[in-house]
Amino acid sequence: MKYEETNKATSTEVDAPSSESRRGFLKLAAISGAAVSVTKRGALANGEIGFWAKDLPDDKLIDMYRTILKIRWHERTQADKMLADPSYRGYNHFYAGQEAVATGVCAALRNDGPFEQIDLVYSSHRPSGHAIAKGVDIPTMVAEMDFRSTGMNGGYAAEMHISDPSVGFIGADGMIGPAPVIASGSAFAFRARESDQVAVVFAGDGNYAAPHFHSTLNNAKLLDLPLIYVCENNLYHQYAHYSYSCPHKDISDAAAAYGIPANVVDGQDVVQVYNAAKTAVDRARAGGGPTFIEAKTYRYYNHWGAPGAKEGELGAFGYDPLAITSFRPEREVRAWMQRDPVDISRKILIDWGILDEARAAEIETEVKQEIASAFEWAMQQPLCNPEDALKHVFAEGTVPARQFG
Ligand SMILES: Cc1ncc(C[n+]2csc(CCOP(=O)(O)OP(=O)(O)O)c2C)c(N)n1
Ligand SMILES: [Mg+2]
Repeated sequence: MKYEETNKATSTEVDAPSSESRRGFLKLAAISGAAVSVTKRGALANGEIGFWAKDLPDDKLIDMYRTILKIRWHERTQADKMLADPSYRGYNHFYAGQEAVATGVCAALRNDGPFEQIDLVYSSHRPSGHAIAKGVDIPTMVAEMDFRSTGMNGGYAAEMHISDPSVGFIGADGMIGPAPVIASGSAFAFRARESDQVAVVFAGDGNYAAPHFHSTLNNAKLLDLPLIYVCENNLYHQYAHYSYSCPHKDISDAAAAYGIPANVVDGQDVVQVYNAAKTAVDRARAGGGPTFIEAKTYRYYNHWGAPGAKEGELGAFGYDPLAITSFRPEREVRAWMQRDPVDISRKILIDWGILDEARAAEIETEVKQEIASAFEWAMQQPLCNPEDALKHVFAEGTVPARQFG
């Protein structure tokens, strides 16, 4: 019912809500006022997005806050390790700043159950946030990223290829381009066997310029696939602003050209992301085909690793020797940090009367402890042996045909 109501609005101005949701609507609009100004087609302004988050149980909302914190403290702890511990071999493309995107999307998915029933997530070279939000085991992921043999993938994958199908996290992908095509293959499999599962791909603004972006959207629409394309527009690919490779201000305009419903959301606000994702998931499960969500967001660290960052400090403002073409202005980084996903999610829970400051702080302390223990455990795990490198690479005998999804 709510879905139908919210989808009646066709203009860019939303009709005033006339139902019991009005009060909640106004409250959310006030909370995320800055978010609305991200774009004229912002989440609350185009009538496309059901106001779902207000109906979630408190536990679920608190879980989302906790997930954002887990991602944040995983990133910070690993960045510190890279900066300060010469024996640490792991690395990451850090996701700090973007936590609300993965969290809001994965909160709308089916993450528990048999593989043939859960929703699948495809990630990229910046995978740790997506993995944690989908529910991977954090200690084994931490061990994996430091090439430990008891890691999630036996120490063979490290950051760029982590994967845990048991929770529907199909995995990271080091190549810019292919993940959306592969995700649409899973979505095709779901359709073929009449499952109501949904495939989600997270891809950056840099993906726009790859041919895979366009063929994926074209096929997803032609075949009405249950695919959700989440474009995390963090403004840069490596060191180039996305305007270097994309003629659209909103990349979602490209999806509209393929006839796919598209939303622009404030990626710093988990509630907005969740609302858009839930609408998209409902549409996909009901056979309504693909949705494109563009989340405007920002990463606090440089493209890769922690150059320019200082131990114990969030974000990187200093010199990055890898930035050969251009640098992000420090004031831009600081401006985005004013709209921090952790702060925004905490404020929403406090404003909605779900938590008070003290409980919110307690949860953060619990999460920090959980992440510290994960690193402590992982650093005691055995390293993998170079002589095992070719294990699991070649199969012997006949190999049964297999497909994901
Ligand atoms: C086909 C290919 N070309 C180039 C690269 C090198 N590369 C790694 S990440 C990246 C930028 C990706 O930018 P974006 O998609 O915006 O994601 P973000 O890093 O901002 O999360 C590039 C060019 C690659 N991995 N694959
Ligand atoms: Mg980018």
